Amino acid sequence: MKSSAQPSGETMTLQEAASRLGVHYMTAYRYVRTGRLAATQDGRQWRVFAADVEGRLVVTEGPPSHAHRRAGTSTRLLERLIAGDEPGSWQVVESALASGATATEIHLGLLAPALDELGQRWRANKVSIADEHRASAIAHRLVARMGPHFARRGRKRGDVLIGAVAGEHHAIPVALVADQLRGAGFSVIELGADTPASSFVSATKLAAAFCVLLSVTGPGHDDTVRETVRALRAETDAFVLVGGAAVPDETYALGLGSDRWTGRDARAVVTTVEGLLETRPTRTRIWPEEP
Ligand code: B12
Repeated sequence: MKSSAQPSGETMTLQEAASRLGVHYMTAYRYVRTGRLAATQDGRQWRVFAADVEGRLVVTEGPPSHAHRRAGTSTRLLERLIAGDEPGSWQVVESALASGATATEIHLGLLAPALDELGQRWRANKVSIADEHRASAIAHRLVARMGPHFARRGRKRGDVLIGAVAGEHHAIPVALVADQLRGAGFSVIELGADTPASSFVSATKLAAAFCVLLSVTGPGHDDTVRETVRALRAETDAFVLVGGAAVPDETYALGLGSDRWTGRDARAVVTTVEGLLETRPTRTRIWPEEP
C-alpha cells in the first residue's frame, strides 16, 4: 500500500486505528483500501502507520456530521476573521468549545482550515493583502487566547525549542506546534518567526533544550534551514527536526538535515518528540560547560 512515499515508524492494528479515529473497523479498512490511511501488510494483517492516524484525526476525519459541522464553523470563523471582527471570531471559538470541541480541534480542525482558505482567497485575489494581514493578526491573537487550554501542571518532560528560520515570517504554525507540545507536557521555548541561526544556537544552549524544531512554511528557505541545522549541530547536541508546510515528505526533511520525518501535522510532531525523549540518554551533551 502506498509503496512510493511509504512512511515509516510505529504501526497499529486496524482495530486500534479505528478506535483512535472513532470510526467502525470496516470504515478504517475502507480508508486503508482506498489509500486514505497509510498501511503495510504483515502477513494477512494490516498495520496502519500511527503518525498517519494522528495526522488525520482532527483535520479530516471523525463522524460525518461532526466533520460537516466543523467545516461550517471554520467558514464562519474565516468570515469573521476577514471582517476584522475579533470579538466575533472569538465567539465562534467559544461556542465550538462550549459544544465540546477540544483545544486541539480548535487549532487544527477549525483555525488551520480557516487559514488555509484565507491563503487560497488571497492567492485568487479575493481578499486584499491588508485584509489578509488583519485576519492573520486576529488569528494569532486567538491562538494566544487559547494558550491556557494547553497549560499542563507538574513536572515537565523536557525542554524543546521551536522557531521559524531567518526570513520565514509565518509565526502562527510555530505557535500551533508549540501549543501541541505544551499540551503534551513539554516545556517549550517559542522563538516565533524570522530567527537567525546564531539565536537558535544560543537559545538552545541557554535552555539546555534536547530538541529544536525548525518551522518552514513558505518557499525559498532551504539554504537557511541547512545553515541553521549546521550551526546547531556544530554547537549543540540537540536533536533537530525540520517541518512545516514547505517540507512535503521524509526525503525532503532528511535532505534539509532533519533527524526525523515527523509527518505534516502538529500532533504527529508530539509523537516524534516523545520518541526522541526515549533515545535521549544515548546522546552525550557537550554543554553547558561554563561555570
Ligand atoms: C497568515 C499567512 C501569512 C502571514 C503570516 C503571519 C503570521 N504571524 O504567521 C503573512 C502575511 C506574514 C504571510 C506572508 C507571506 N506569505 Co503567507 N500565508 C499565511 C496563511 C494564510 C496562513 C499560514 C498559517 O498560519 N497556516 C496555518 C497552519 C496551521 O498550517 P501549516 O503551515 O500547514 O502548519 C502545520 C504543519 O505544517 C505543521 N508544522 C508547522 N511548523 C512545523 C514545524 C515542524 C518542525 C514540524 C515537524 C511541523 C510543523 O504543524 C502545523 C499544524 O498542523 C497561509 C495559507 C496556508 N495554507 O497556510 C499563507 C501562505 C503560507 N503564504 C504564502 C505566501 C506566498 C506568502 C508570502 C511569500 C507572500 C508575499 N509575496 O509576500 C509572504 C512570505 C513572507 C516570508 N518571508 O515568510 C503561500 C505560500 C505558498 C507556497 N508554499 O509557495 C501561502 C500557502 C498562501 C497561498 N495559498 O499561496 N503569510
